[in-house]
Amino acid sequence: MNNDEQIKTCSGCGIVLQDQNVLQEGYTTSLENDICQRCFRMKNYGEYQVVTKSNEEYLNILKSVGETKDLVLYITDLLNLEKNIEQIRNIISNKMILVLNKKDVLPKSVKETKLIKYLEEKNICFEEVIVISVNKNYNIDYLLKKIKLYQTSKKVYVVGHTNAGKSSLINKLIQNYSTNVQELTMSPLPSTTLNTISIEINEYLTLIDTPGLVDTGSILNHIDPSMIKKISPRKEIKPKTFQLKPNQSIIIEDIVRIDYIEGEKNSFTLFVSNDLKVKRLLNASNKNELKELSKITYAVKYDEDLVINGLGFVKIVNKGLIDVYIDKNVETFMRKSLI
Ligand SMILES: Nc1nc2c(ncn2[C@@H]2O[C@H](COP(=O)(O)OP(=O)(O)OP(=O)(O)O)[C@@H](O)[C@H]2O)c(=O)[nH]1
Ligand SMILES: [Mg+2]
Repeated sequence: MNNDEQIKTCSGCGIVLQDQNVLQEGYTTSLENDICQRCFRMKNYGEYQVVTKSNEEYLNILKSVGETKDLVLYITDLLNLEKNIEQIRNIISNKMILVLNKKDVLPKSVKETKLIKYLEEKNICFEEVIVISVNKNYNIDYLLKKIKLYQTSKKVYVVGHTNAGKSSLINKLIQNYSTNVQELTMSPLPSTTLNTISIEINEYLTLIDTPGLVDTGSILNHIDPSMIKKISPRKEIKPKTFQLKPNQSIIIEDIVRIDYIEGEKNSFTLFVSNDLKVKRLLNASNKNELKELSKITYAVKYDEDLVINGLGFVKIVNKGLIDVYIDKNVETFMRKSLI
C-alpha cells in the first residue's frame, strides 16, 4: 500500500488489504470489502490456500508483546503439546495463562487434573494452567473469570503455535460475551492468521490475536494439504491398542512405520485421528513398506509416548527398541507418557 491513509486490514486474518495484485497477500477485488479474497474463500467455500510465514516476523511480534505488561494467553493443542513448551515463556516475561485446548479430541477417560499436573511438574512459570475445548464450549466461562483475575490492562494477547485454536477461541469469546460481530478466519491449515488483530469484547477487555509460531517439524507443514483434514482429529479419538512382539510393526496410512525391534511383549496405543488406516505387520523384517522414509531409532523406557508432531502420539508401555520411518522433515520425540 502506498498511501498511508488507505491502509485497511482484513478483519479475518489481519493482512493489509490491496486491490492491485491478485497473486499477493491481502488481495481483494475492492477495498470496500472487509476481508481478503483468501479469507473469503476459506470462510465461504472451505477452500484453503497455504501461506508460509517466517518465524522471524513472529518473534518480533512476541518481543513487542513482551514490552507490554499485559496478560498473555498461551494456547496450545493438547494433542500436539510442544516439545519445548517453555520456548514462548522464555521469550516474554508477561503474566501468562497456559490454555490447553482441544480437550474434546482426547478420550473422555483422560482426567483433566492429570493433564494439569503433567504440565505443572515441568516447573514453567504460568499463573495458571487451564484445560478447555473451544468446540465443546468447555471451561470458557472459567477461562474468562481467570482472564479478569489476572489482566493488568484492557488488553490481553493470545499467542501460541499455529493451529492451536487461537482465533477459534477468540471467536468463541466474541460469540459468548460480546455484541461485536467480527469473525476471525479459522482453518485446519497452519498460518491462517497473518497479522495481529485487536478485537474489543467489551469495555473492559480487548483480545489481540496473533499469527502462530510455525512449528517447522509439524507434519502439517510437510504433507499434501488435501490430507490435512484427514489427519486432524475432529472427534474424540478412539485409541487403538496393538500388542507387539519384536519383528512386528505398525503402519499408519503411508505416513509412518514403527518397527518393534527388541524388547518384551509390548503394548502400543495409538492416539491419532480415527480416519487414519492403521495396520500391523507380522514378520516385518521381510517387508519393505515405507522403509524408503528416513529412519530414527529410539530406546524406549517404561511408559513413554512416541510423539509424531502434528499427527498424534503412541503410548508404549514397556521398555524396548523401536525404529521409526517417516518423512525426514517431520519431528518425532519421546516423552514421559501424557495419559
Ligand atoms: N477438535 C477441536 N478442534 C479445534 C478446537 N479449537 C480449534 N480447533 C480447530 O483447530 C484448527 C485451527 O484453528 P484456528 O483457530 O485457525 O487456529 P489458530 O491458532 O488461530 O491458527 P493460526 O492462525 O494458523 O496461527 C481449526 O480446524 C479449528 O476448527 C477444539 O476445541 N477442538
Ligand atoms: Mg489464527
